[in-house]
Amino acid sequence: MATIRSLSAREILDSRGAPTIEIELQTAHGSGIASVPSGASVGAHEALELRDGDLSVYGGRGVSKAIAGVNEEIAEALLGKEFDQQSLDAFLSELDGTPNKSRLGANAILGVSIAFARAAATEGSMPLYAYLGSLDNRHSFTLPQPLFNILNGGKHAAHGIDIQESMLAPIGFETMREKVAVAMSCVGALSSLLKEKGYGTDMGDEGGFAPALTSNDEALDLLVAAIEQTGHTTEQIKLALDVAASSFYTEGKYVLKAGGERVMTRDEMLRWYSHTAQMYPVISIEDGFAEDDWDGFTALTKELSNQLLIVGDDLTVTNVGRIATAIEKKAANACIIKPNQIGSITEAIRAVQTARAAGWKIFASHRSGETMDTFIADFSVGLSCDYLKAGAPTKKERMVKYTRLMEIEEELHLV
Ligand code: 2PG
Ligand code: MG
Repeated sequence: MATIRSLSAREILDSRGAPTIEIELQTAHGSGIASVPSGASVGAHEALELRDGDLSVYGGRGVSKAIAGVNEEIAEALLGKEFDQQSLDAFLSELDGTPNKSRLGANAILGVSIAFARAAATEGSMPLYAYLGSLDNRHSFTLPQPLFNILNGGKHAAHGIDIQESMLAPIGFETMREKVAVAMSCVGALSSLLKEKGYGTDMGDEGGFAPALTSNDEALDLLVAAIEQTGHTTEQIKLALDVAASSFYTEGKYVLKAGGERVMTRDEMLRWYSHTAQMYPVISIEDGFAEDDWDGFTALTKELSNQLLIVGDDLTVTNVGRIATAIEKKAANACIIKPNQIGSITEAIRAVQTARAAGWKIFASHRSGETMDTFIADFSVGLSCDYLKAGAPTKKERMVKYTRLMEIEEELHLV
């Protein structure tokens, strides 16, 4: 339990130059600071991120209402009171009073939840990951397998391919340091290959290249070629995909753009994934279908879950209810966990527990609009998540997450 002494919020800018919230919180014997990330491919069922909507300021993306909510109503309700993580998160949810945190904003509430966690960890003289682990009764930790998104598309790139994220999973290496180094050498190799083929090397939101390739398969061919060019094999470095199919789903059809418009049905998408699983060293397909295309997910899980991970993101949105439905419908065997999809640490942990109880694999994830906050790295270790998506190791706001993992790895004497 910790007594809250002060709480304040201010505006900072995220990696896309959009406003977001930074929170500072002090307890009797600790203090914490936190900032909140923001998605571009946002699921329709996520908790609400409160934005001002005044188009003359940052195109409507200002956060002054969310900030005022923290500085006035939330601060007033919390100051002088004693909480633990669960009671704080429940209190904030109740204070908001809506099912999707739309009154005070999931961005405001999550910021307070994380800043409190940091303060509580300092009160208990524990590292943040150990504090988060204790909320799940977990006292030994493993590091996640990092997934490096070195080729960006979809909503994260202006002229990129349809697949939003083509990630490297360097599974054949022991330490985080080696994995980051290997990913960086693949970035170098991919850069040369793109230049050779006359493609641009501009970057997308998560620090991967974002070339206008002629097809989605060309992206996977290039990644395999880049891996081989570094002298490594596709036994050592696998691929993980986030198709983010909600972003190109309209009126019951999937409208792909790479190399010319092509309209695909659910069955054609399914055939494309079977072909992909056969031809490429892919270990996971995230959001292969749109967020409410349950039949698509169930068919994909039936067909490919013996070979790879079928990951829900927009489908499951870190929401216990949607995860439970997906378990019942056998619509996935893994899910993304993004604390800001649900708006509190306690609920994000419940989502992990629900998915895990069904034998699912857990992918902790950053957002495409990030800050220098490294919370998600600690969360991924504290909950011993199987994977962590934190972008390409080329941009500062992504690199700090991997650096934090290296730090924790040393602290845990894993190296
Ligand atoms: C995703 C994420 C993070 P965004 O779809 O998994 O990579 O993207 O934050 O834009 O939703
Ligand atoms: Mg996703």
